[in-house]
Amino acid sequence: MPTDETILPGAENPGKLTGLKLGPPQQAAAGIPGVVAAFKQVIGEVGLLRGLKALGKLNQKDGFDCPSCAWPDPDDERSGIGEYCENGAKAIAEEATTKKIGADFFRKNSVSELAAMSDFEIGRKGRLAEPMFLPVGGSHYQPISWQEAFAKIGTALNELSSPDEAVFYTSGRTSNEAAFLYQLFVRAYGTNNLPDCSNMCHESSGVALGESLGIGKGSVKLEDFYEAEVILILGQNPGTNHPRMLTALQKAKHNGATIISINPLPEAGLMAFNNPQQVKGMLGLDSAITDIYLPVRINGDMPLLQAIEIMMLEREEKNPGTVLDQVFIQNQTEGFEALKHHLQHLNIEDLIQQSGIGKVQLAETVNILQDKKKIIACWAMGLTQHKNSVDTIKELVNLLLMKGSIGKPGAGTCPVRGHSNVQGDRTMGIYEKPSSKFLQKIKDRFQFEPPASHGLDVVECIKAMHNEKASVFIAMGGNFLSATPDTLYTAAALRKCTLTVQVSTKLNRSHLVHGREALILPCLGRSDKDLLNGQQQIVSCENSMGVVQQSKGILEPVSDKLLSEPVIICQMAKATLGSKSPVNWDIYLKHYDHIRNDIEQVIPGFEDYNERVRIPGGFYLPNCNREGRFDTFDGKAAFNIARFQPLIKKDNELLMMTIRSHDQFNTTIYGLDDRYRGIKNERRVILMNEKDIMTLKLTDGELVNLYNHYEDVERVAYGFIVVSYPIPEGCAATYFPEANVLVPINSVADKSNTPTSKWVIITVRKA
Ligand SMILES: Nc1nc2c(c(=O)[nH]1)N[C@H]1C(S)=C(S)[C@@H](COP(=O)(O)OP(=O)(O)OC[C@H]3O[C@@H](n4cnc5c(=O)[nH]c(N)nc54)[C@H](O)[C@@H]3O)O[C@H]1N2
Ligand SMILES: Nc1nc2c(c(=O)[nH]1)N[C@H]1C(S)=C(S)[C@@H](COP(=O)(O)OP(=O)(O)OC[C@H]3O[C@@H](n4cnc5c(=O)[nH]c(N)nc54)[C@H](O)[C@@H]3O)O[C@H]1N2
Ligand SMILES: [Mo]
Repeated sequence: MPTDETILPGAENPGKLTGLKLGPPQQAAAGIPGVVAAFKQVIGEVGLLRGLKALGKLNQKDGFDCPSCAWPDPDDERSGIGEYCENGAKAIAEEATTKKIGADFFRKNSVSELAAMSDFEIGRKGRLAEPMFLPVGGSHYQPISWQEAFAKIGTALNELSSPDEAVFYTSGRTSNEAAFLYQLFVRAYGTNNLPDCSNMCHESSGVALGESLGIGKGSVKLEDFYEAEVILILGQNPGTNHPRMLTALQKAKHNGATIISINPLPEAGLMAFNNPQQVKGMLGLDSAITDIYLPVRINGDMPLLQAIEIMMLEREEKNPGTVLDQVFIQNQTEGFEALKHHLQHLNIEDLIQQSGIGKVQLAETVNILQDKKKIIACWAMGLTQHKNSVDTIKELVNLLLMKGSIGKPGAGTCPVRGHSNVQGDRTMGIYEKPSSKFLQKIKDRFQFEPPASHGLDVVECIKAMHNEKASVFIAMGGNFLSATPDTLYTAAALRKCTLTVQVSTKLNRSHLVHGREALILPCLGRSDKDLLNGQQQIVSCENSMGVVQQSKGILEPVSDKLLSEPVIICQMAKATLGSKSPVNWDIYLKHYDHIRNDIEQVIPGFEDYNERVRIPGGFYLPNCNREGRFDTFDGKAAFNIARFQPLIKKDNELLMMTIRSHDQFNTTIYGLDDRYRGIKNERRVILMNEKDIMTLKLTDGELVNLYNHYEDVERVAYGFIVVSYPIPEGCAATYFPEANVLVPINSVADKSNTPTSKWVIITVRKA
C-alpha cells in the first residue's frame, strides 16, 4: 500500500506512464473534431437529455455562465446553434456528470489509496455528494452533518490566538454574491488573508495596468475587435483556453485587421481556425488567423517590444507625425521623453538577439504597425508568469501609448482572464491588499472596523503555513495543492495545518494532502438549480470585459445534501461570529437579492444591481480607460522605463514554461490528449528543440528526469518523455500541474509576487 511519503503530491504518478502516441501538430483549431469530442464527453458523462438541456442554456441570456473561461458573450445576438465551445462543453461534462461520491465511496477508498491515483482518475469519480470529515490520524473520510461541520470550523477559527493565523483562499469560479459574502465574513472575523487564484494568474497585469493606466482591468469591448486595425496576441493560446475568441478574431480579420501572434509555440488555434458554427468550418476549410507569427524565446517579449519601439522612434524621426500619436502623447501621458532617451541608449542588436526574432520579421512587424492607430493588445499567462512580468506588460502599454491606442474604439488593452469570475471576485473585494476607500465603505454599511493591515497572498500564505504562523486553511473552490508552486513544499505547509477545509464540487488532490483534521464541503456548481425557501435564485459574474450578467443554474443537483456557496458562507460566518456578528447573515439566507442590495451600497458601478442584473445580457461596469481617462495620481497615463535582464544560464540548462494541454481545465484533467499539438495519451512529456535534444545527448522519446536547483534546493520531476517540437532553442515546455514540483516557492515576479510558472530553469537527465 502506498503511503503519503511515497506519493508525489499533485503529479500524475511517474511510475504510471500512459503510452505516448505522437502525430504532427495540427495547423488549425476546432471544426468538426472539436464538436464531436465535446459531444461525446457530454453525452457520456451527463446523459443525452440532461446534456442537451445544459448545453442549450450555456451562455444564453436566460441561462448560466459557462464555468470555463472568462471570454465575453456577444452583447447582441447569441448563436442559436450554441454559444459555447468544445472546452466549455467539457467543463459542463465535468460538472454536470450524474456520477457521485459519498459516504460509501470514502469508506471503500482510503485517503492514501485515492492519493495513489492520477489526477485524471480522481476527476472521473464524480460529484462530491455529502459533507465529509477526516479526523486526526484517520485513514478514511467519514460523513459528517453540515451543522457539525460548521461548528468545527467556528471552533477552530475561534481557538486561534489571532485571526491572521487563518487563510481564506478563493478560486475564480465563485459568483459575485458568494465572493462578497466571503470577504465580508473574513473581514468581520478580523483578517485580510484572502489569497486567490489571481495571485498566480493575472496579478502582474493588474499591477502593471493599475500603475500605468489607473485601472487594473482591460479596456476593450468585444466590438472593439471588429474595428481594430491590428491585434497583437502575446503569450496566449486561445484555441485551447479561450476558443470563442477565435470567432472574434475571425470576424476582426474579415473586417480588415492584421493579426500578429507572439508565442514560442506555433499554436494551432492562432494559426488557423475551422469555425464549427459556419458551413465552411463544418466542411473543414480553415480561415488563417495569424498574419505574422513571431516565435519569441520564452520571456523574450520585453526586448522584442523595445526593439519595435526603437524602430518606430527612428521612423518617426525621419517622418515626424506619421508613426506616433504626438497629440495623445502630449496631452494624455507623462514620461515619454525619458522613455525615448532610455530606448535610444539600448543596443538594438542585443535586444533582437535576446528576443529570438529575426530582423526580417521584425521589420515586417514594424511596417504593419507604423501607420496604424487602432491596435488591441491581448495577452495571458505567457506574459504574466515571469520574474519581470510587470515590466513586460508595462512595455506593451508603452507601445499602445506611443500609438495613442487606448481609450478609443478599436484599440486598447485586453488581458484575457482565465477563470469565469476571477475578475468579479476581485471587484467584490477578494483581495489581500484592500484599498482604504473600500474598507471605509464596508465600515459605513456594516458598522464594524475591518482590519486595515494587508493580508497574505498565495505565496506568502504557503510560507506562513510552512512556518506555522497560519494553521487553519479554508478554500472556496480551487485545488490549492496542485495549482501552487513547489508542490512538496506546499504539501508540507498544508500538512502542518490543524484544519483544512475545502468547499468543492469535485474530488481533487487538495482533499488528499490535508491538515491534521480536514473537511470536504460539497457545493452546487454553476449549472445546478439553486433553490432557497422554494424560490429559484440567480447569481452573477463579471467577464473579462467588465460585463456583469446573471447566471441561473437549471439542472437538478445530483444530491440533496449540496449547499450553495452563499449558504455555506453564511453558515460558516454564523458558527464563527455567533451573536457578536456585526452582519445579519439570516437576511441573505432568505433571498440573494439582499446580498446584491448590500453590494450596491459598498461597490461603485453596481447601482440598481437587482434590476440591471435581470436585463438580458447584463450591464457594463464603468472603466476609466474606455471612457478616455486615466485614474492615476496625475490623471496621465505613464510611460515606464525598464531594463531587460538577460537570463544567465549554463549551457546545459533550459528555460521551461509550464502550460495547459487541450484536455484540461487548470488542475482538472479531462483527458490525456493534447490534440492540437499532436500529443496523445500522455501528459508526462517535455517539449524540446531538436538541437537541444542533440546537444544534451538525448533522443526523441527517451525517458528523463527534470531538475531545478534554485537557491541550492534540488527539486526533481521524475519520468518525463522527450518530445522533439518546434520550440525555440534553449526553451522547453511541460504541462501544469505535473511540473509544479519544479517551480521554486521563492521564484516570483517582482511587484506582483506571482510564481514564475513560465520561467523555470531546469536541467534534463536520462532517467
Ligand atoms: N480549456 C481551458 N480553458 C482555460 C483554462 C484551462 O486550463 N483549460 N484555464 C483558464 C485560466 S485560469 C487561464 S489563466 C487561462 C490561461 O490561458 P493561456 O495563458 O493561454 O494558458 P497557458 O497554457 O498557460 O498558455 C500560455 C501560452 O503562452 C505561451 N508562452 C509561454 N511563455 C511565453 C513567453 O515568455 N512569451 C510569450 N509570448 N508566450 C509565452 C505558451 O506557448 C502558451 O501558448 O485560460 C483559461 N481557460
Ligand atoms: N505551473 C503552473 N501553475 C499554475 C498555472 C500555470 O500556468 N502553471 N496557472 C495558474 C493559474 S492561471 C490559475 S488561475 C491557478 C488555478 O488554480 P485553482 O483555481 O485553485 O485550480 P482549479 O484547477 O481551477 O480548481 C479546480 C477545483 O475547483 C473545484 N470547483 C470547480 N467548480 C467549483 C465551484 O463552482 N465551486 C467550488 N467551490 N468549487 C469548484 C473543483 O473541486 C475542482 O477540483 O493555477 C495556477 N497554477
Ligand atoms: Mo488563471
